[in-house]
Amino acid sequence: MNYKNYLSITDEVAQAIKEGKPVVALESTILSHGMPYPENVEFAKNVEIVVRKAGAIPATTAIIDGKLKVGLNSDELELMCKAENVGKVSRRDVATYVATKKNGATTVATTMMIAEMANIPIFATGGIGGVHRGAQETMDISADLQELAHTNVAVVGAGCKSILDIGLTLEYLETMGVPILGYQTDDFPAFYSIKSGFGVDFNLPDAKTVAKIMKTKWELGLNGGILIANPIPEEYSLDFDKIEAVINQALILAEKQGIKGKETTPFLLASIKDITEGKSFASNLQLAYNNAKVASEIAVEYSKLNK
Ligand code: PSU
Ligand code: MN
Repeated sequence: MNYKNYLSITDEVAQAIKEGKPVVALESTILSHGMPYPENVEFAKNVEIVVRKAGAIPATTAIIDGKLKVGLNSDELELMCKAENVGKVSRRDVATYVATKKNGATTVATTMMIAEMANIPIFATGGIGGVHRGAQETMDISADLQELAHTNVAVVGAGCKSILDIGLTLEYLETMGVPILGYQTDDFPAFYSIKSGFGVDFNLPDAKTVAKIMKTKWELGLNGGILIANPIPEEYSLDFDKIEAVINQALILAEKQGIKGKETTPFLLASIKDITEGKSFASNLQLAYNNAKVASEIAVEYSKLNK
């Protein structure tokens, strides 16, 4: 393996990693294919501010000109947000994007891959991909789950949207041996709502305990990721049944228009936003900021343990 030549890490992030300072990886698919322009530019900047305020260094990842980027400058963030000729890159696409020098946004799966290559153990996202409803027929299961099975990065997310089959997603993660740690909750969150109707394996009281579990897991040689399920702050939580009705409308629309494969998730995200006239988007922003904050606090504790 000789991936170092393909990585392009900003000086600030490289220095922080070298000194064992807390760094939090952030993804770019949420920008390019999950949020509208130009609101995503404001989000991309603010989320980095949230990380810094909590005492960590942000490292947004992307593939630009075939380089695996760790840390983006403001022109690069703008490029990802405008999303012109910016693909959605999953594990299967990485080598092609790199070899042919394309631009691509990284999903949860590819952000985990790049974070591990760069030695960043923690990553904040909105929500993970998972087993889609009807996967019995379509076999549509996000590559995010396989990445969580194998790659040593802890992911902080507000659970997943019920565009997915949440029960099957949790079963899959159990089979793959991925710990699901509730962050100050007994409930597995459903992105916009604090509860999904499913529980978590453990309810953990603070960032320090999460950091200890990360360190212990990897010292034991138990490879693979960890999902830290961090619910949306209660004041921004939307009613589960109301959002469920919207999601059902979006699913019907996708079916009618014959949307398949990698287009499914971005299509559903955009439809939900349109149907709720942006109301869901306000919640989406808040949960993502909250994930960045909690990830940063965990990164701070993790770096203390390793000093
Ligand atoms: N779910 C969301 N918002 C997102 C995504 C998922 O609520 O932005 C993005 C993430 O980048 C995730 C990807 O990794 O979609 C999953 O896509 P797929 O289902 O095609 O694997
Ligand atoms: Mn898929």
